[in-house]
Formats: sequence, structure tokens, C-alpha cells
Amino acid sequence: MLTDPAAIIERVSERLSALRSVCCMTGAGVSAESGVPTFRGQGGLWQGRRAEDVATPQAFQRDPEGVWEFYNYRREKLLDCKPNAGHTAIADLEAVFDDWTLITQNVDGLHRQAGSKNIVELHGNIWTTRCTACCQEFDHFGDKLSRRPTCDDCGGLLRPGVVWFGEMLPPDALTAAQDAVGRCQAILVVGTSSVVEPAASMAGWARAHGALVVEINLERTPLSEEADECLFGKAGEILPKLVSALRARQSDPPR
Ligand code: BJW
Ligand code: ZN
Repeated sequence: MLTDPAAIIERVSERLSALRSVCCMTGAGVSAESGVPTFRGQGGLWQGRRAEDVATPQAFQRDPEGVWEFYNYRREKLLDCKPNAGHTAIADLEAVFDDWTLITQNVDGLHRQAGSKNIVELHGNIWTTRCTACCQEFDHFGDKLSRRPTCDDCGGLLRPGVVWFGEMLPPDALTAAQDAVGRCQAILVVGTSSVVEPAASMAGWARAHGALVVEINLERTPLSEEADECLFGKAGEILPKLVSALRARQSDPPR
């Protein structure tokens, strides 16, 4: 079994180049190289903070201003962040495969900024809001919001357009993700700790019907054990190499 990263990239590109339907599941690690903090681990957002204090409907009910402070802080920081080489490579992969779906747990919108088109945002988007009274959704990209933003239509309290623990995922997004995972021949799982459900189970669903599972992460995760291939390192370094290897195979098909 090859363990040299360059050799693994070659082997993965060879296996992927024969396929037409491929999915990618991304997590916070993809945006880490853009300066967006991850959730868990060193320097993570949850460090010194209980997720239940900021990322649950109960926390919002208890202290909406405290929760908005957390989200407004993150929105402001995000304005300085740009897509990195990992985001760009993922956008490039869309042109490599006939049927490509990007499923992201990230709420930062950086995949779209990098040029990805077929994106499923499983956990919502931090730039959107939803009225807690009339349920209308609003796009507030780049806007500075108050500590208690309200709906222009009905005056109700707005909440961040993200999915908190204990909440259902947006039904359309969940269905689109399930469909893509159900028909894919391979899934690339990039920069996620693979602990938050239902996203964490999706690679397993793909594997159950025979899809190739490729994990790209700085370190081992609960998925590593069942992945067919693991590439350990930075997404922003590995993915561009994978794209180059795939392009080389496209322009130089085997005789
Ligand atoms: C790099 C790198 C580099 C770094 N290159 N790699 C079944 C069993 C048990 C519990 C449940 C279950 N089903 C549902 C639950 C409950 C819950 C859950 O999963 N809990 C677990 C923690 C146990 N799930 C839910 O509540 C979900 N809803 C749901 O299932 O509804 C139905 C239901 C409800 C209730 C009960 C049962 C069913 C909703 C989940 C919503 C998650 N929301 C958050 C916050 C979003 C808003 C915000 O941003 O504030 O989403 S939590 C947070 O975690 C965020 C992320 O999207 C998510 C995943 O994190 P991610 O992306 O994996 O980041 P990290 O930080 O964990 O990992 C980063 C990784 O990158 C690391 O591995 C690094 O090594 C790596 N890395 N730099 C490559 N450069
Ligand atoms: Zn309203």
C-alpha cells in the first residue's frame, strides 16, 4: 500500500478519472486557510464556549442579543476573508465531472465566492436572516446588523439563517444532499471532523452503495477508519494537486 502523499494523489486521481458522478462534503477546515476559525480543536470557536450557549434555539430564546453579538462578530471578521486555493480547486472540480455536487456544512459563503455553482448549504448561510414571526428570509450580505435586528415587514425579531443543534436541516438541502449522495460513485470529504449529524453519516451512506470515499484532513477523524483513501494535510495544498493530476489525465487519456 502506497503511503507517499504524491503517490496517493496519483492513485486517487486515477480512480476518480474513471467516474462521472462525484460529491464533495466540506467542513470548516476548508475555510481555515482563509482565516475563518474552525469549531473544534485548537483556536476553534467552541473553545472556552459551550456550543449550547450560542448555537441552539434555546440559547437564542434565552439571550438573543448575546447570540447576535457572536454572529455579528463572525460576520464582521468574514468580510476580511477570501476564498483560498482549496475553495478554488473545489470550484475547478465542477468542470471535471459530468455530475458534481458540493455539499457544505459551512455557512460562510466562500465556496460560492470561489465560483462553485452546484452547492447544497446544509447548515444555512450566515449572511441570511429569518424572521421569527413571519418566517420570511432575507439576504444581508455584508450588512452590519444591530444586536436586535428586526423584520422590515412585520417588526418581528430576526435570527441568523443558520441551523442550530436540535433543529431540522432545511428540507430542500437535505433532500438534494441525500439525492447526490445516493447516486454518487465517489465522495470527497474535506476539512470536517465528521461528528455532527446527519452530515457525518453521509460518507457512510455513499460507501454502503459502493461509492469510493476519499478523506482530506489535517488529522484522523471518526471517518478515517472507513475511508478508502485518506490524504492528510492542508486542503489548500492537496486539492490543487488533485485537480492538476485529474486535468493531466483528461488531456492525456490512457491509450
Ligand atoms: C483541516 C484544515 C485544513 C483544519 N485542511 N482540514 C445522531 C446521533 C447523535 C446526535 C445527533 C444525531 N442526529 C442528530 C443529532 C444531534 C446533533 C448532532 O449531530 N450532535 C453531535 C454533536 C453529536 N445534530 C443536529 O442537531 C442537527 N439537526 C438534526 O439532526 O435534526 C434532526 C434531529 C434533531 C435532534 C435530535 C435528532 C435529530 C443540526 C446540526 C447543526 C450544526 N450546526 C453547526 C452551527 C452552524 C451555525 C454556526 O456556524 O454557528 O454547524 S455546529 C458546527 O459543527 C457547524 C458546522 O457546520 C458543524 C460541523 O463542524 P465541522 O465543519 O466539521 O468543523 P470542525 O471544527 O468540527 O472540524 C474541522 C476539521 O477540519 C477538523 O477535523 C480539522 O482537523 C480539519 N482541518 N484545518 C484540512 N487546512
Ligand atoms: Zn417578519
